[in-house]
Amino acid sequence: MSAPALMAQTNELLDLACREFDDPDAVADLNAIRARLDEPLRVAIAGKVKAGKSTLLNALVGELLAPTDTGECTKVVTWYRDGHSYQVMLHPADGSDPQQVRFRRDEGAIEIDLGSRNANDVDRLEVTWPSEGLRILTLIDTPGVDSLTDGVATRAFEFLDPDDADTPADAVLYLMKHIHASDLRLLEAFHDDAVSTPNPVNAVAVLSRADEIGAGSHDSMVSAGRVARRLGDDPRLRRLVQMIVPVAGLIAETGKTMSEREYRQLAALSASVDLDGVLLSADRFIDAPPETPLTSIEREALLGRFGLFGVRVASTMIRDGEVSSSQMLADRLVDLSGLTELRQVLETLFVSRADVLKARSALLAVERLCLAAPATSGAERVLAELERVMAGAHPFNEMVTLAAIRSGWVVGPAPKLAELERILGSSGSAPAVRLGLETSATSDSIRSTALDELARWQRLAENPLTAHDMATATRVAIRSLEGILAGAS
Ligand SMILES: Nc1nc2c(ncn2[C@@H]2O[C@H](COP(=O)(O)OP(=O)(O)OP(=O)(O)O)[C@@H](O)[C@H]2O)c(=O)[nH]1
Ligand SMILES: [Mg+2]
Repeated sequence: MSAPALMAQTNELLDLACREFDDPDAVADLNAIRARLDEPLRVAIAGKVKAGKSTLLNALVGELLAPTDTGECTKVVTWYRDGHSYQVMLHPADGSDPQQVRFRRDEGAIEIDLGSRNANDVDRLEVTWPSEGLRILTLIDTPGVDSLTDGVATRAFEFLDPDDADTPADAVLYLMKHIHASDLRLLEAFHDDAVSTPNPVNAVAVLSRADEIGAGSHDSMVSAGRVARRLGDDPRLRRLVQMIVPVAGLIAETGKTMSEREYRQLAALSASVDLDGVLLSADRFIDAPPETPLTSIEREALLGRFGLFGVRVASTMIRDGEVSSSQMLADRLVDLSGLTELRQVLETLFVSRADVLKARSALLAVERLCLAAPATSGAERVLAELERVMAGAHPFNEMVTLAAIRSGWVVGPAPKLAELERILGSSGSAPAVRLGLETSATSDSIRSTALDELARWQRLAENPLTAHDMATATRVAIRSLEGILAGAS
């Protein structure tokens, strides 16, 4: 079953459920589940306190929307979605009706006025903001998870917990600087559901604040790339996320929102006699000798916007004549930050399979509704049909098989497993990508390669010496190849 067929079946299942349930609340829930299928994919940004979540969100949107700070900052789960007007709705924790709340935005982030409410009384805030950057993805900023007993953290944890009545996010970006036990616990909880236990398909890890690796030296991003590759080979991480991408969110955010004035300040700084000396450390930079350009307040502000690494690379690029305008500098910073790679990853892994991820969220929500319904209702019939849809949905079988390979349940030579993963869509679901061809491959070459691959994997599946789990995984890949051939003819 292809993604469009899966969407159609999901809609039919929702029709069936609406007929079977006569409780008006359940029908309202079903309608909400259906409405969500037409919305942009929802991606949550999660991670520990100060991992750089809100900064990365701003970089992805290309605007300073979410407040960021050196102190603990995001206290309420906050949605950012595209819309026609600027509006903030507060959803109270006690389940009462959402209310519109006041907000202001001068130069920086949106400041939301919770009125007399405490952050603990708020379930979530929904910011509607007309923005190109939110057209394809709705982004959800979450409070940091550090100590799992702390009130704020518990709510973020609950938010990502699939046992929650509605699964708010279809996919997750998990920010981490290093692997910690609690990082893995959070990820495991998010993945602990029926379709996929665990599921490395709807989660991507970000090695965040990548510019700080190696104390912000010039080759920080190169070191970050190395660390990410090493983490990406760690089986504990591979079991939980599709891949890990190094990103310096601050460099990306500032690159996207840099002002002419900031460029001029950096240009002035780049002319200082002892540039490398004053940039040895953040303290030295702020308390630099009086002949250093800019006031210490201005230098501190630059540090907040660019970080030490950012100020270093930006002023050096200006000094060495590599860039000669604020636009050039902004583009170079965005390139350097890893944001472009992250966007590509989001496109191939999330956006291009948005329908499958959304259908999955919808089916899980219907399942939960059925399990909570009184046994006398038509819930049994809906559940039986739901199981049929799930079992017959090839995209789900691909997800489960990928998860099985990543968990080490399918044993075989590493290159063969890597090929299997690729055919199952681990690097993207486009036929050329699955076949390891250039994206410009002609339909003839896609067809002939798919035929060769099909023959090869069929031989493997039929070979009596092939282990059972490998043969099962191979048969799923064969279905994927047949799907490519059906699409190509
Ligand atoms: N050098 C550097 N600093 C960063 C980066 N990303 C964020 N920061 C800084 O780290 C601090 C925290 O960033 P936030 O984006 O507020 O982090 P957060 O994860 O949203 O924090 P909480 O909401 O409090 O959990 C801010 O001072 C940011 O400027 C980065 O990529 N590089
Ligand atoms: Mg935050």
